[in-house]
Amino acid sequence: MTETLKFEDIINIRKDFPIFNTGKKLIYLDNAATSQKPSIVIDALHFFYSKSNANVHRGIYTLSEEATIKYEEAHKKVAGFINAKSFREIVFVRNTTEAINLVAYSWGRKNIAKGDVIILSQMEHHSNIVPWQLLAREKGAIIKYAEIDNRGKLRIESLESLLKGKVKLVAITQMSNVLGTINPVKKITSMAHKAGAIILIDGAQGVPHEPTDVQDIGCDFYAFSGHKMLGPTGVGVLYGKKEILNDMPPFLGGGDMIKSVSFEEARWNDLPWKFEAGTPAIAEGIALGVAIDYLKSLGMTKIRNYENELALYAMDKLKDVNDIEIYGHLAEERGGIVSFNLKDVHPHDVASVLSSENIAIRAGHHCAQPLHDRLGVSASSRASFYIYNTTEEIDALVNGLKKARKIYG
Ligand code: C6P
Repeated sequence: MTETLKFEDIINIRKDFPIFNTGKKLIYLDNAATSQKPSIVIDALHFFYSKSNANVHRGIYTLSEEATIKYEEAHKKVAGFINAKSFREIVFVRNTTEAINLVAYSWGRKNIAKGDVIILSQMEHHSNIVPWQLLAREKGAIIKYAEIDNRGKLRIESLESLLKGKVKLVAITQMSNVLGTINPVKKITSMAHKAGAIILIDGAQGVPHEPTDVQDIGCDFYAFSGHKMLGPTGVGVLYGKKEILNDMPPFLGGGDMIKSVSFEEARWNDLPWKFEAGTPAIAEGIALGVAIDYLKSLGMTKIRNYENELALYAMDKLKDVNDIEIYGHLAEERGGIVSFNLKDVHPHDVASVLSSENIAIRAGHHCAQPLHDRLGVSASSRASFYIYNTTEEIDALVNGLKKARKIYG
């Protein structure tokens, strides 16, 4: 029997989220943008600021020492959650975007030279395109894109054909934020390594939604955001293999990332602090650890299966809406994201009609303009699910779309 979240689980989960218990109707289907937060995460922030606020790694007094212990413990929880070898491989940053930029600036500027090749895919988010474009422009490197097929699946043969010559880096998403496609990142990692390249996985839509084991994948870097996995905004994670992080120059200079500084020079701190310059998002980092406890208590395999059920249910029901085009038709290899267009209705109009029914979806290019070019549209509507969504909410979405169809003809 498939391990999944049951109806009773969802009822209980919803009780944990204050935003669903205000007495106002809210059907929140924009989880790929950011997730809602359970009380324990909100309470952790409140507790830190009201009872244990102090800076970390600086004070020789109890409050600061306690804050330091909790902040370091959060790194250990993240390491355990994605099965990193050590917390030293876990750098807290602001979000996925910053994590990828860190690698592009630090690793990229040291290791990428004129004529080198960086491989991305056609389904990448701007955060996993623009930092590489900046690097490529500066260094004279070349970016190539592995293609997707019409079902929204990565064409492995296309990737394979690009993995030759001076390929130095592959940077690819674990799950597309538009198509919901889940890429075979372990296989891609082994292909990249065989070609002598380093690989970065954009896990923004990965780790919140499925069990993730960086050692099993074998990737060199893995980037994700806390706010998409029940945690607060302002904290994200860069995982990097210790030997690679050790070999990289710092990204930002300042307090905490040094061992010593003289008027002439500085010596870098141990990992991960070498990459955490300045006062970090302490409360947020600690609260991310609490979000991880919550996700673990539900079970990531159950979450993955439940979201897949919701996506398949949605794809089936959406077919009842006249003149709808749904993007990406994979079944098992997709997560809880479904993007679509109502023929001749702008996605912003679709979102406005749904908003009048208190249904929140995202409309636009979802920071994936090149992917929309590939799909031949300028924008789409997107419903993205998480642990608290139900099939009844999907039914309400479908009814809302039928209403939009009626209004716009
Ligand atoms: N996608 C969405 O609505 P940040 O903003 O740094 O936390 O995450 C960036 C990012 C990187 N990669 C992928 C695959 C993503 O989906 C995102 C964020 C949101 O789809 C906001 S644009």
